[in-house]
Amino acid sequence: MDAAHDDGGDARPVFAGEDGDRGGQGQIGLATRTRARPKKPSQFKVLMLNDDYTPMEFVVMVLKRFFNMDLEQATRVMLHVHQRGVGVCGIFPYEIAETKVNQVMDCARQNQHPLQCTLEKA
Ligand code: TYC
Repeated sequence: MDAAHDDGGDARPVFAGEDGDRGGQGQIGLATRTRARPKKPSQFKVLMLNDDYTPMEFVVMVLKRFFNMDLEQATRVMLHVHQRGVGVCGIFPYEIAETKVNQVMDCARQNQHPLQCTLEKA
């Protein structure tokens, strides 16, 4: 199962005919059991990858715009990625992490830079 969408395993659909037979006419439906203790959603790292062509200033601008970093933080993360090859921009629930990756990739593409950004389970 996709970890991002794992409900914890004990939510089980109840199928028509399995509902105690409430009359048996037109009672087709789907019910779910919910966890007594809901799990907190799993977290995902958004990673920025180094390349030889994207200008440093562009990476700093991206980190400020999409990850709300100030100039000093953004410069530190950009230099880390430049020197080490990969760095963490932030850790978020799956849908937010996915949105950030898409925003970065769209912005890089629009500006014709090969900058790459990806997700990894935290
Ligand atoms: N290595 C790039 C350069 O020398 C700068 C860079 C930093 C590119 C971080 C991508 O994620 C990156 N212009």
